[in-house]
Amino acid sequence: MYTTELKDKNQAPQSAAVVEDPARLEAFEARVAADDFIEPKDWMPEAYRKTLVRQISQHAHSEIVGMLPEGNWITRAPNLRRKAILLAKVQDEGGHGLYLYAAAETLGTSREEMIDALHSGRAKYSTIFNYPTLTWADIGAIGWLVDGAAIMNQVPLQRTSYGPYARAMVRICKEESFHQRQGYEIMTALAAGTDAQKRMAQDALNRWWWPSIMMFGPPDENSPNTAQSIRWRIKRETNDELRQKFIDVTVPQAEAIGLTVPDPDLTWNEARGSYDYGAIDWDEFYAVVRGEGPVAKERMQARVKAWEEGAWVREAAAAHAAKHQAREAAE
Ligand code: FAQ
Repeated sequence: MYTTELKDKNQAPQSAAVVEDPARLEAFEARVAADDFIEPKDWMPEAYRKTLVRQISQHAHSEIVGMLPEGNWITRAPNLRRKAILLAKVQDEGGHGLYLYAAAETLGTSREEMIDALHSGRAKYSTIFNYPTLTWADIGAIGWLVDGAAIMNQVPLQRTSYGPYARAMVRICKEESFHQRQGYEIMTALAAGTDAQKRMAQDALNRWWWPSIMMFGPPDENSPNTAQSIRWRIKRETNDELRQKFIDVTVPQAEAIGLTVPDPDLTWNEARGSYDYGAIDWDEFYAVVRGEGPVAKERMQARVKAWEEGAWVREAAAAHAAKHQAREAAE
């Protein structure tokens, strides 16, 4: 008998392993291998469902928490055009969170459970959003590097094996590519500006570079989920493959605007056709994953406050929907 271990810590405790029906499992794996999409009502192994809920809900939380570092700068954007663009970008991120929560709900987990897991600190979200946005150049660096890293990770997810997740990613990727361009455009303008503006752009690159390349997750040899997720075509490329692609496209972008990537070991490797890069501080990454990031507490306080202060909106929307339903039933 084939068994799949359940190791998700954000869900209610389960028995250590679920015994799956071998014939159903074989049929499922054949569909995945044939690049069929798995849909909500299709049979799926319990561990596949749990892995998807874990990944999609973390992804949704990242979008929602990711609104905070930039939201800080909406009132301080340097002109009306920049303000309107930033406002639209932050709204897009709210929308991405909603598509992703909806995709996770199709797997049988309620929005309330997921939000509760986030607010009580049981659910993860991307490490990158636990760093502070100190200057306007940080908004450029987030768009360029953080959205750039997000797209690199998300383009292959358009072909992830779970249909609702794949379809959500198609729309998200279109919007993310605008986000990346707006960030790079801010950095280009600053890098071509006064000496002080150029210094501000370089300082933002210095602070955001390493956290951005950590976003892709631990190295493959220390990534407990990658092998199974690749087999089930949930992930289409590994953490290290995506990190390398990101570095290879981003270094020439920095050079094109006269900025220097803060990695003295960065060298072009002709034989590999890729950049070799310096050692990543994985102790810092794991500390941030554990909730010890520089502004982790502030981020969660801001989320919980927004949730509590928005209670009346949710209540009003639910009352409106109930009234609407009652009227329709009466008719
Ligand atoms: N932060 O075995 P793996 C965005 C955890 S969206 C925190 O390699 P997996 C848009 C991981 O969960 C950014 N935790 O795990 C935006 C696991 O712990 P668990 C978010 C991390 O799932 C831009 C453990 O480490 N994108 O930025 C991180 O196979 C600008 C072992 O790791 C997504 O979520 C991390 N960086 O691979 C918004 C994309 N990395 O769960 C606003 C979808 C790893 O077993 C402004 N997710 N961990 O307790 C994925 O592709 C994958 O989940 C990975 C991790 C690649 C993130």
